[in-house]
Amino acid sequence: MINFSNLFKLLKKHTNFIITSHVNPDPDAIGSEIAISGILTQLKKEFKIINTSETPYNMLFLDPNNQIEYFDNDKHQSIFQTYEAAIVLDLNHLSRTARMEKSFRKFKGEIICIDHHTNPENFTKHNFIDEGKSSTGEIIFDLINSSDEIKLNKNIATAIYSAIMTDTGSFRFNKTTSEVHNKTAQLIRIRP
Ligand SMILES: [Mn+2]
Repeated sequence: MINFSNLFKLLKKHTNFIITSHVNPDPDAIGSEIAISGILTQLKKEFKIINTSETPYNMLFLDPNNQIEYFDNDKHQSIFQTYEAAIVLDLNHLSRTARMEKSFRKFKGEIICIDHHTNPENFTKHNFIDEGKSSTGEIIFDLINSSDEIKLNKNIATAIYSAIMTDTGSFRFNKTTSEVHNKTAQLIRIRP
């Protein structure tokens, strides 16, 4: 079980965050980034979403405000040297950040890992991993639900819906529980 109040405390503790996910991103990776950035916006935090891969064209709709940046070592070096925290999503081995791995190994800030895969590398003490969850997006949904301060909005709902839909194989895989259907029902109500 993930301790959402501990996770929330970490989000409140820092002023700026690097957000990333894995190489060759899927909608759970991109959707989780957009959803967590929506949370940080509501908390009035600064963030940069930086990925090792470019966003595939069919996922660009998840990033309507064009917030995702493509990693460039020269351009982003100062961010890695100065930011207080990083949130890595939908991965549990830093090698999955590919071209960014070295920057994360050297990163002095706190790294927060939110994921649903098995056999974590444990590159941080801040692991928020639940292998029983359908997707990282579902975990972020639970985080939002655990707090009175954060509200679902259209961008977050679209992002989390896409994450859950893709990672459940359109609601066919084993972890498609009744709770997953309840959560996606709530998300559909928010989308226009
Ligand atoms: Mn996933």
